[in-house]
Amino acid sequence: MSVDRPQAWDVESVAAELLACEDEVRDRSPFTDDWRELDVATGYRIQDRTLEQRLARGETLVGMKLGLTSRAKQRRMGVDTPFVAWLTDAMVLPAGDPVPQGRLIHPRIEPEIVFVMGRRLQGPGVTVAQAMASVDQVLGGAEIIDSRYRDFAFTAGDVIADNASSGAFVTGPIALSPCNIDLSTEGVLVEVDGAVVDSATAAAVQGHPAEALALAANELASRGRAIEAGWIVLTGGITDAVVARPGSTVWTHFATLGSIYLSGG
Ligand code: 0L1
Ligand code: MG
Repeated sequence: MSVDRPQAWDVESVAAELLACEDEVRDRSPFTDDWRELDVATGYRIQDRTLEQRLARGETLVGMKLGLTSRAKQRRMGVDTPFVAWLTDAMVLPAGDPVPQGRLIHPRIEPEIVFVMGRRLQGPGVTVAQAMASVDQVLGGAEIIDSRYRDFAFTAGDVIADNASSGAFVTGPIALSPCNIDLSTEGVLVEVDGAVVDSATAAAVQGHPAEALALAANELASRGRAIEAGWIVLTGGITDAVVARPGSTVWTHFATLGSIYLSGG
């Protein structure tokens, strides 16, 4: 019999339980096993509540991330809805630091295109051209995702509530103006312990990562918010994620945005 289920769930209790799982480094069953009404809209209310609590405990909002923007990720996770979530300063991993195994449950690593915003981007109706025009810098990045759900098994409502499996992220060594890179043809190789295990181009992300940025602005508009100048935006895993095993080495090599090394810790 499961011991991790109280009688009934609501926005407040799910938010508290998700943060407790994170703090105590433990996983659990998806809430939708018991609470079928936990849909996308409810997931976002829970996600916003956890953000309030992160800010109340001293974290700073530094941007946002998208999840499941590529078919590779959608197929793997069995969820075909892209979604957005929050990034705080507590999730920033300095370049060169190992995967922080001690505070993560079952980390996985995935390559992403990262935008640094030069201007505020306010939906609805944001186009790809408007999205690109609001970007100051483009970088490669590696996100270390960590689901609070056992075996990364969840529905869209569950994973949105769980801040889209946020864990940590690291940005790469090269920052380019968006005018100086063709993102749709930017290639990436993922190398684990010396072997290339996956590759793709950034076009895997919604045809072009700026499409994901526009999607994020339009999604936030429906919640009365905008993407702010100075924010970091992770546009979603380009390939499937690889398990971050202790003792392993993971390289993410971008064609023009440089390489990121992560020790599995
Ligand atoms: O756990 C997951 O894979 C859901 C988050 C998706 C992250 C991404 O696609 O970048
Ligand atoms: Mg990601």
